[in-house]
Amino acid sequence: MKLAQALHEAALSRTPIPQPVDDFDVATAYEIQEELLTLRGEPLSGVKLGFTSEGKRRQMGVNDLILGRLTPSMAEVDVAKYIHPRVEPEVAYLVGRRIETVEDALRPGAVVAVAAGLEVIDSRYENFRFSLESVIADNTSAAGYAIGPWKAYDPDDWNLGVLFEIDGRPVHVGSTGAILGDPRRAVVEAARLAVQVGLAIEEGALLLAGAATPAEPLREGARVQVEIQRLGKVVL
Ligand code: OOG
Ligand code: MG
Repeated sequence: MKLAQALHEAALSRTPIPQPVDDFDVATAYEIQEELLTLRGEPLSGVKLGFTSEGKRRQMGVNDLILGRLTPSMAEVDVAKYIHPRVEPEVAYLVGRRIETVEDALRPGAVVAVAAGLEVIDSRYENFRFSLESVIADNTSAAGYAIGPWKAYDPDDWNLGVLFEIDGRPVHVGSTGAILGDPRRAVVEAARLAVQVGLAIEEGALLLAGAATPAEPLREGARVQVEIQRLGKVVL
């Protein structure tokens, strides 16, 4: 489809494109996302959820959960690669067994480890503005990520304080409980969306549960840190 190609080229040339003029539905949007990932030519390193917190939904004016795909090159965060990058705090899960149904997400061992994470988002659309369908097509603005040290998963660790700092100054404080009311739900919601789009979440995959606070612009040379109570820190 033309939109997948245009989004791919926008990322490569660091030149944002206008919003698509033609309407398309959510199912078509996920097909375009899949096509975009085929153009990238990389395997998947994981999946991400978007708009799981009220803070993000309000910031972007979008009201439904979305699923995006992560690739290994996104772990190499380099501000020079992006168009208008933003950064946000995430809870990261390590998937311990293949998830291809919602029931799989509920089985023991579905998640084996958890860590503080950072996500870099970079809309390929002008002015970082989009509809629900157009941001799904753009792989949910996925562009980069960093993960702190993994810690054994404890299901009781869920309502944890989040401190998001840039250049040593707190920019947002929040709680992982802001993610779907409980970030443990993220695994089930990711499975539900993955089943809907015909994707399996593989053993060893990374799952980003969605930002607990609004995102902030990522500037060249900025020192960004996310600290989550009991989980530790990740620094960019
Ligand atoms: C879409 C991605 C949203 C999150 O954590 O809510 C997201 C965007 O805001 O550009 O990653
Ligand atoms: Mg995110």
